Amino acid sequence: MNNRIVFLSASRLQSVTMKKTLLFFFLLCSARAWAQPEIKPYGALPSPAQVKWQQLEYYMFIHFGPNTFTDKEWGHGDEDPKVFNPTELDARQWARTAKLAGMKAIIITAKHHDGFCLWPSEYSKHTVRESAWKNGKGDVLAELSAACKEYGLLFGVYLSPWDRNHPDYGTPAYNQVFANQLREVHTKYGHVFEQWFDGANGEGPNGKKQVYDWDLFHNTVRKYHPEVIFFSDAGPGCRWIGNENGFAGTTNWSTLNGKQFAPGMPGINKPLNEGQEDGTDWIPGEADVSIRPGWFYSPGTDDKVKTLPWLLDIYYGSVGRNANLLLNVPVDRRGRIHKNDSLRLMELRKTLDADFKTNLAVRARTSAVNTRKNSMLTSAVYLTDGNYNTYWATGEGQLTGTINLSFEKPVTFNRFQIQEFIPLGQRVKGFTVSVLEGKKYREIARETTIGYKRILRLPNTTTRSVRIEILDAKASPVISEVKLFRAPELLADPVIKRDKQGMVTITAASQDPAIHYTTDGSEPTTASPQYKGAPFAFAQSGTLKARSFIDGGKKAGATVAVTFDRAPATWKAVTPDADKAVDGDPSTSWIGKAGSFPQELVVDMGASQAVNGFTYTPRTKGGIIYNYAFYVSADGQQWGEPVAKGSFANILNNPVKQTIKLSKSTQGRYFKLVAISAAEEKETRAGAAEIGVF
Ligand code: FUL
Ligand code: CA
Repeated sequence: MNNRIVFLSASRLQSVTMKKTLLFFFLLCSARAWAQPEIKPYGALPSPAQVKWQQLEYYMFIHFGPNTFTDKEWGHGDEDPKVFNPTELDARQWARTAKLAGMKAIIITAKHHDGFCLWPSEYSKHTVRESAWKNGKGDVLAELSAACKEYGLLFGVYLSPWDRNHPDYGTPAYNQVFANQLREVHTKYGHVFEQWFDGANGEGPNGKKQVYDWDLFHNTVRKYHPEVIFFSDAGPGCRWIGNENGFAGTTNWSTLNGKQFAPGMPGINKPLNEGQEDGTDWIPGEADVSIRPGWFYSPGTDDKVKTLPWLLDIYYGSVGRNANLLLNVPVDRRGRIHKNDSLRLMELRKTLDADFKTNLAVRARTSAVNTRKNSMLTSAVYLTDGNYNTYWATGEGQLTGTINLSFEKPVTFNRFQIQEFIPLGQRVKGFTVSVLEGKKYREIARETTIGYKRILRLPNTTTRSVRIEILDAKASPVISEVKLFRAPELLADPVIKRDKQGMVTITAASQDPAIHYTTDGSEPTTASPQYKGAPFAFAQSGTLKARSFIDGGKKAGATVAVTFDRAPATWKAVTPDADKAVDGDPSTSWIGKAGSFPQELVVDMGASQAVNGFTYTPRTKGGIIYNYAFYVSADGQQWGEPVAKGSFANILNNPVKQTIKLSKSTQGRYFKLVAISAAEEKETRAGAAEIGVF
């Protein structure tokens, strides 16, 4: 209790200071106050380590390994370890970048599905020791853990249980191998704050089956790092958010019935995305997403780094929805973070700092309805004292309440932030925000959960009074902080669209920007052609780039790049009802009839042409193809051997456009995509949002 008194002295406004002085006085004098029972914790509760973890909010993921050099998302484990050979690896540059980006930690893929270990593990023959890098004397984990220490960042490790290289995988012996590897990683590199267990397994029905000994894995790690946060689909430290695009549900409980879930279980995306209101365990969400389309570096995605508005959407969709954000920044073939990624991270930092620069709520007089009586520990003044550990609460059992912020002069805000005091549990089920306009309050937001932190982006609103109503809660609400900010306006991204005929339109939501574009892959400047609203023709394959400029070219937004296949102007699907897979519009799709695999899609391109490769854009849900074969034919009758065959790695969790280059250019008028298997276990259909060739 004593530590709470300390915070009463600092304040900004006289009325608040007076109130606090009074409280301070009461607290010292009133025996009743000391006798007042503490607020009873409710439901599943976080451990102290989980509370600390939640306050990290934002940290870096690094995918790095043989895939970086072979341009793969899922290596097969049969790659020559010599391919791993970064030319100028600099882990301090990674740590410096993370630090400057305002991140609090780095988690690295110590071992991905290919089994390759970024440290010289004694329990594998597929490691940095067998690589060409530093003549086999290097150790990425040693360099990164030292760099994290130097820059004051926490260090975390990702180890994939699924191992496509280890000869023991699929036998009981493997469990001990994996435990030994965990022991190495947790004893040789100092403190580890988070242990990331990937649930993915792409072995398929006829693949190797490994029954994991989770107790063994957990106990091995806990022996050395008892406070470690275990990430997996099911926790127990924190949980996957159910997608790889960085968004938590607008409703997001940190509670979950942990026992109902296991890593890699199908069909659990929704409960993981939203948590479970009455969950018996505290397993908060962590949103993982890559700054590029794939998790590993590829030179092909240097111009596909997510734009600033996109990353802001992700930030507000994760940290702003009671989840931590684990943003992947893949290290490149030199062993450095590419400048396109680091520049974007700095833009994001700058924008977030500007968004949250001045908390306008500290200027308000705060009052509340249903405040807990006779309690010196809870008061409306604690809502704006900048201290998470002090709070306002309603009376025991009182599940609604109202907070009022009133201002002497009107304020304009567009960000609303509210936090629950989670050491006592997550309680709030619904709340609204209203503003006084004239004599009436107008509701501007109606939402469900709060949790550790909820941030709402709102239109600019000017008012002298903000009212927050807690509509319902599982136990009396305990609110730590309420904040208001006015974020500067942002230049929106141009949106590039092309129709089936190859006509391009570019739109932007910002006010009157001048949009300039290029069609040859170069960076748009004010000297590039300006888009004036009339569609233009671009039917060939290639990359279009567009950028918004304002203030006569002085201020510019981010460059948006879209790589198009050949426009399908003359194409017709031979497969019945499949035209939506070749209409040039990824928002429409084809889904085949239920049946058994293989299934196929045949397309007539209208005339013979050279095919150098194809792209497959999956539907976001249903019919996602995993193993495929691709054929080209002159007459649509004779198909011969497939010109490409393989699998779309990680497509289920990260359903982005797949680009497959053929080993040699092939001439033909027809092509055929054969779906050999589906990405989802019980799927009986094949589908596509779009298929293209280039
Ligand atoms: C997934 C993996 O299959 C991806 O390759 C990536 O590592 C992502 C973070 O997790 O399950
Ligand atoms: Ca507070």
